[in-house]
This record gives sequence, C-alpha cells and structure tokens, in this order.
Amino acid sequence: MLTLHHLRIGRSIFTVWLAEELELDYQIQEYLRNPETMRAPATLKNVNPLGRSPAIEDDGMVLCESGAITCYLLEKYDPDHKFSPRRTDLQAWAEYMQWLVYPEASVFAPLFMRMLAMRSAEAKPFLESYSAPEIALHFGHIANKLAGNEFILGDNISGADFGISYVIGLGERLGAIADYPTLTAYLARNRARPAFVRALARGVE
Ligand SMILES: N[C@@H](CCC(=O)N[C@@H](CS)C(=O)NCC(=O)O)C(=O)O
Repeated sequence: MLTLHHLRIGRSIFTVWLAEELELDYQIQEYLRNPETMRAPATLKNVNPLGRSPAIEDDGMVLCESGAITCYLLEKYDPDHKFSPRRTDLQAWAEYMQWLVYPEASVFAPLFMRMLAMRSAEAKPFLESYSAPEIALHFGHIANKLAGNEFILGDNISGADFGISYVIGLGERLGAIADYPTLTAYLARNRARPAFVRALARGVE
C-alpha cells in the first residue's frame, strides 16, 4: 500500500489532500517536529537521506519532492487526466508544469527568509528588504492569475493547485496575504473541499 510520510507542520498536508482528491488507498506515517529547533526527527532520515517530507513509498520506490510526487501520483492514479493536461496538448501541459514547479522553485525562498527573520530574536533588515518586495511580487502574480478563476489554471482543479495552496497557506501563517483577498478566498475554497476536510481528519496540517 502507498505510504505517505507526513511531517507536521508543513507542505505534506497538501500531498495528503491530493491523495484524498484521488481517493487513494494509502497509509500515513506521521512525524512531529522538534519544538525547539522546528526540525524533523532523525527517523525521517530512515525514509530518505535528506530527512524531508513529503515522501512517499509506493511499489518499493521512495520518492521525495512534492512536485515530483504530484506528477507521479497523477501519472499513476489519474489515467483520465482529471488533474493535468495531456502532453499531447503541449502548450497547456507546459503552462501546467510552469505553475506546478513555480511555488517550490520561486515563491518559497522569500517566504522562508521571512520565516527565519520572524524566528530570529534580532531584527534582520537585510533579509526583510529582500523578501518583502519578492513576496509582494509573487503573491501579486498569483492573485492576477487567479482573478476570476476558481483554480490556478481556470475552472478545474489541477496538480498545480496543491503547491500553490501550500505557499499561500505559508504566506497566511507569516501574515503576508492580508492584502490579497483573492488569495484568502482561494485558500478558503480549497480548504472547504471535502477532500481537504478528509485530509485534515487524517493528518493534521
Ligand atoms: N522542495 C521540497 C522541500 C521539502 C522540505 O524541505 N520539507 C520540509 C517540511 S515542509 C522538511 O522536511 N523539513 C525538515 C527539516 O527541516 O528538518 C519539496 O517540495 O518537497
């Protein structure tokens, strides 16, 4: 059976949400962060050498990186392409891939800088002078794309919505989305989906 290694608090709840959208048969292995360092427990390194979550085990294979896990799960468990365009529609697929990799590749870094600055006992003006305009750039970009759309690619949910929801949720925790009602509404809509509610019942955020 598919095993999903889920570290609280973090991005893996969005993989649990995807598993629920796909109505997969899976089990969750849950990990708690060290409350002082906020790092993952060493046991996660028994799963993958980087000790990162999400990670999945399926058919004897261990896979990390949330975007790669999304692609794998959809390739295997979404043969009708309800959550991604077919590659034969090359432009639609390329746009989908762009939005799928964008959260981890571009949006996360300035959010992480803010998180570290907020956790630091001393002010970090250099970090904040870089991260604040970058966060505004990315959240403005996502809000523009979402304007009038229910999901990032239009009327239908896709694999790209899981990572986008993660970075917006992180932005919410960091107090960075108050100026973007479009993002707040998108997050609320996604969290209200039955699959997300089921995900939260199985693996707390
Ligand atoms: N780019 C990776 C990032 C994975 C990652 O860093 N996950 C965090 C949890 S949200 C983690 O495992 N952190 C462990 C630690 O910092 O000790 C992905 O998209 O999966």
